[in-house]
Amino acid sequence: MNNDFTKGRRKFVKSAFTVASALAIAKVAPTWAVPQGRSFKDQILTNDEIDLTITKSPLLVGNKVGTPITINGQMPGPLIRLKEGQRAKLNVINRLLEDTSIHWHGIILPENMDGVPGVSFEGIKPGRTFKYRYDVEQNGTYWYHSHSGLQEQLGHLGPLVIEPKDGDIGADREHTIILSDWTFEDPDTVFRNLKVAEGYYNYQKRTIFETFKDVRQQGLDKTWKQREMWGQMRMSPRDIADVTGSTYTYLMNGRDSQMNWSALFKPGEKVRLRIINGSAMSFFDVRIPGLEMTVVAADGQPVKPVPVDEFRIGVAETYDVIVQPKQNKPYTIYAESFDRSGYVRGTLTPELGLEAEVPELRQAPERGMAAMGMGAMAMSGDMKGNSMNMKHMGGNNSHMTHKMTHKRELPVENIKIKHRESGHGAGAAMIATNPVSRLHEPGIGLEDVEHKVLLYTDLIGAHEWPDTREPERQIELHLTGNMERYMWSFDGKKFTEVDGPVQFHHGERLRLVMVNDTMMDHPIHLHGMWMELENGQYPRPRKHTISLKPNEKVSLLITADAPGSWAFHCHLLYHMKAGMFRVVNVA
Ligand SMILES: [Cu+2]
Repeated sequence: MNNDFTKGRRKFVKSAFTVASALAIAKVAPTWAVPQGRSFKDQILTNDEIDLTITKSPLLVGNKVGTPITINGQMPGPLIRLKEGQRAKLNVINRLLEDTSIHWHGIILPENMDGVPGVSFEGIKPGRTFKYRYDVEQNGTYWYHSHSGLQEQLGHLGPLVIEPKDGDIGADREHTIILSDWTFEDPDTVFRNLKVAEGYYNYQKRTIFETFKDVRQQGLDKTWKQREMWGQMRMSPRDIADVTGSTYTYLMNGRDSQMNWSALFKPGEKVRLRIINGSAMSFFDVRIPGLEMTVVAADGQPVKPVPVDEFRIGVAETYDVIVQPKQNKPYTIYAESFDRSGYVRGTLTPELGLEAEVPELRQAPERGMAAMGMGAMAMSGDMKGNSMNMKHMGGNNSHMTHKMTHKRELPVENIKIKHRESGHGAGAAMIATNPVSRLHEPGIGLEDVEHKVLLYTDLIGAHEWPDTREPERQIELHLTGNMERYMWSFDGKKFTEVDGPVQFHHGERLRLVMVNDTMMDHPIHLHGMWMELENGQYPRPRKHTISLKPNEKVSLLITADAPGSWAFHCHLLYHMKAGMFRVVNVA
């Protein structure tokens, strides 16, 4: 490998940092989020060492000063641009009063460089520097974030872009967009609030007036039954997200909607947007009214182009889209939280200072039976006394079937799902007795939109991956939870309750079957290895994070080629903290 890249990069990084520190308490303005973007020809190649200093600094977030964790004075941290084939040299300097870490999300690297305290290394003590060193053997859009405590919620995150070897980004210009969710509350307080009352941040509960309306429309009997059912599950039909816009300010490259992050284009140019969901708890629905987006990469990996009008991005996922605005006018980049409790917008514009119309927030969706995949879910564990099979209540949702797009048979549909006799214990308030494949569904709140929404079944790998073997072995894991107690787990066991790691045999080809026994969406992330999603397409799309809808089962193929211990967890920060976390050991 050639270690001698240009020296220009260092200069660039240095001057960028000087600007950043000059901004200090000024506006949150990551210097990489320049509105001009970067044209293809200007790219700076580098393998220089990059220093990342982690501290806490007062910064203006929206219209109020907060104290985020900053990286080189910025929140989010600087855009790190590496080049495929180089050796990454990243020095992380901890100026916090507590341990910290950086995990390079989606990067294939040696176990001890993965940055998960207690799994891959000890963590970085206050005042210490950790030197990350690894060979970069992939390209695409990724990100990095703390894997220590709840630091990610404080803004300890940033974008990571790896240029392809040949430098061709397939566009005239590119912009990187990292979405995040900021709260002025202490993240430990947020977690405590969730523990005390799961619906704490859910102010969209149904009112008594809506109940009367329901009675009028559906009759008393059905209304009562629905209320009783939701009541027994201790859940509001509107609990889509458990932390919402009631505390969050949604940010695009560190700016709220008012600050309006803007990116330039020239009419007719092909613009690549690298979109990263770096939020702690928020799924976003992204669209640019008036512009078609062509999805060309998912989780950093190339896919066959899919033209869409909107896509849902789960926490920790990334999508690259190409847009080609032809008109000389601004366009709104609109990212709406999937529970419709808030949004953030930015602007794609031919000249600075312009803005386009901002869409209204759409109506909050409800978790009806249909939204849960029409399958039967039964309660178990400590709620068994009230056991109730929702199948009885699903009768009038059959109209949903008509809306389903054509779907082909997936391997997972022929896999019999096993539940332990006992369900999954107290950690699982319910089990999906008849989980279904939902990869062809756009997701809650997007079922009835008139335009084209990206589906997981639309994703086709741009080329074949090296390992084409059939799986030799199958592992089944259940996503489980108890909403009332805010317990989140795999197979009913919190991380602190399991005896040992999930064992992968080094070199084997595995099929991982996951079943979502809960009523929430969970973005599940495997470190160190790719997961090929069995979505009926070939080549299969490769993912580092896969979102499961309620009552859904999915299957993924994994080549266990990375020896060592790796984190495997739900990427909703408070779910991970609550115990939805495992260690995978490859040996
Ligand atoms: Cu989760």
